[in-house]
Amino acid sequence: MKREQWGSRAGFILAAVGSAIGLGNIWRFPYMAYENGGGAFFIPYLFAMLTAGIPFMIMEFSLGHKLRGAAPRAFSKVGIKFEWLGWFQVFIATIIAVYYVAVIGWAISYLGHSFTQSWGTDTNAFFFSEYLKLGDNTPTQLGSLQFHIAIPMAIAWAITFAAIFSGVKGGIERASKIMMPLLFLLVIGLITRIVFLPGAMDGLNYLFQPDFSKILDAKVWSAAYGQIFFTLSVGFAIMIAYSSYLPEKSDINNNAFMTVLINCGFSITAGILIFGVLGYMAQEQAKPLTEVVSAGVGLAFVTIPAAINLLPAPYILGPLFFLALVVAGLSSHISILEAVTSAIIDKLNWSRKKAASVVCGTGFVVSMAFATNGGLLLLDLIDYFINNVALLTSCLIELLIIGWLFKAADVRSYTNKISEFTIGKWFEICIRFLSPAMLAVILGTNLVNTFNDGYGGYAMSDLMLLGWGLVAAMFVVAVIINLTSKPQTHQEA
Ligand code: MET
Repeated sequence: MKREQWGSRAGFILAAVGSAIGLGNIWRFPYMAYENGGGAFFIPYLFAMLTAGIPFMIMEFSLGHKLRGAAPRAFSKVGIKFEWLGWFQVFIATIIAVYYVAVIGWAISYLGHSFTQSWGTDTNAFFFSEYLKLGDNTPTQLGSLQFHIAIPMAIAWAITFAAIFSGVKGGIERASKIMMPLLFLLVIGLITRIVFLPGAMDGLNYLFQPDFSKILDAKVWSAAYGQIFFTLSVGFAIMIAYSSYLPEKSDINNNAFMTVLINCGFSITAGILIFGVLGYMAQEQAKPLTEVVSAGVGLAFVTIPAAINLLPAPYILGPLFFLALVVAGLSSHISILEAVTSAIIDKLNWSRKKAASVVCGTGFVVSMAFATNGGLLLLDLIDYFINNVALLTSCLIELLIIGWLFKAADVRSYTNKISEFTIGKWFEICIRFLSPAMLAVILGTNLVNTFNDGYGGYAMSDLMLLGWGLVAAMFVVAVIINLTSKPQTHQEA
């Protein structure tokens, strides 16, 4: 069976950008920037983008293009004993897929509420008590299934399933060609109104005003690197799968630069949008900006609804915002499920339709854990370990394997041969020395801190089970699959 292919270069770029731009850009990035020193965050962020993000994207596009397989097959072709890394990445993708869809589900619900602002004036109480119905739950005492959360999640699953089931060109590419232009239009529509609101500029000053006292803080660097890998969808099987569908004649360097720059440009635009609104809100309420912002998940589902209440024509700007969040989330969710589906097709030789049905069906059932009273806590805890432990470990090992064993120089000469413009020796320096060194320090610090201090005040037993235990289980299962693999499994189907 011949491997599927993208129909056009634009189709591939839109799909890759669609994967990169997601919930991570609209609610995670502004909050990360805010938490980590505002303008000072941009220095580590841009450093991570240039020295890790771009080289990583070039590396993953080259791996997928050259080795023609989803992550497990691609790594097994690098060396049979590295297949486990591909599965470890597929497991990261699987876990993100089941909680990411919960946030898309919330965004779909909020899209509905945004027409009449039925979230009321106390948006904090609405989100936590009325919508999530969070009681005294814990990540392991989840309470009961909440149908008003499960139903929008099912809608998100149905859209993702339809795209994956219909194939690379007929499903994913077609969906990206609708979703990405729509997303850009929504954001342009929003931003042209927002930046002219009174107080908006104060919000932007706040976002861009550097707090240099934070620049030497390891946590800020960890946040920047974690954000870059998450937002670019690298290190967890997605971009390898997407680039495995590139036609032979493809311009890797150009595609990689475009994907990274469009994504980061979008993040900064989203930052301007959100902080413009917050600046306006602060002015309307005559309060300092720090008092109107709530952190993390709360930024999109507590603070933004409160800000929408104060906007002129909230019934237009509110739906525009939440529709943008839904569209951005869905195109990323499609990519993450494709990373898993593609690996199953490679490994088991299943048809796309069968693999998509089994993967999405199972994913849907498991994701219901996040539609419970304690779903938010489960999400928060797992998201922390996946991003700060599993993903950074995966990225570090990938850099070491490709940089040192497979040879970064070979990747560079491969991609330079097929690309319009060539990349210099800086690529090898970043892949072999700079990025692994930065990641080793960041990951080491994260491990020690998490080990000593735990996270988020969760019980030790919860951290052991859903944090450390989960990551260890992913590793062990990946290694078992690798050990039981027969060499012929790695041949082209
Ligand atoms: N890149 C996506 C984002 O920023 C996340 C990975 S795909 C689910 O939201």
